[in-house]
Amino acid sequence: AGQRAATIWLTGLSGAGKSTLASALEDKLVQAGHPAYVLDGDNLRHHLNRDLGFSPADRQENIRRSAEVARMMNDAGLMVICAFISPLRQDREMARQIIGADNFLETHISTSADVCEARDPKGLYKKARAGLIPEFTGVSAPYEPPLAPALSLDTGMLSLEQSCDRLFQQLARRFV
Ligand code: GGZ
Repeated sequence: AGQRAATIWLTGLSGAGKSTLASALEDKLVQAGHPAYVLDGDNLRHHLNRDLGFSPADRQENIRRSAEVARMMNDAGLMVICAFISPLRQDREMARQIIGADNFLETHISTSADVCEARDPKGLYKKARAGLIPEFTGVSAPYEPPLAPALSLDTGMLSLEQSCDRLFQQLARRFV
């Protein structure tokens, strides 16, 4: 089969739904016979990237290391789903270069800032508004939306199943 491993790069605000979608897509890929693995910012920051904070330099290093891991996993034949806020265009461009443009599918989880803040699943927006979390993306640190993503999904408008199906369809052409 003409299958080539790729990295699906999910970018968007905290609370946009990246991790939930990443996990659902991983299940769907594995069930369809395509070994897949999720790299999640929040998770990696407890392990591989535990020395990193949220300054621009640390975010860049977070993205660089994670993209290098994704590339190795792609080389080993795994589909990789990356879920990082990755707020800066230049850092996502770096990830694209590390992984290889042909294998990099940038997906904007475009859920609005208002919806993300209303969800506030971990109470982080509330803390950030109170000044307890410096450099919080969308509150006191920038988010630069992708200008030409392969796909854009608003989880405030789409169900998890719809979002997951659209992502899967985007990938399906690689599996023929
Ligand atoms: C943004 C922060 C911050 C600050 C802690 N800014 O939604 P979460 O909680 O569970 O996941 C977010 C995670 C962001 O890590 P990433 O590795 O994806 O970020 S980046 O790509 O920008 O390097 C959030 C939590 O960490 N968190 N402090 N100041 N998000």
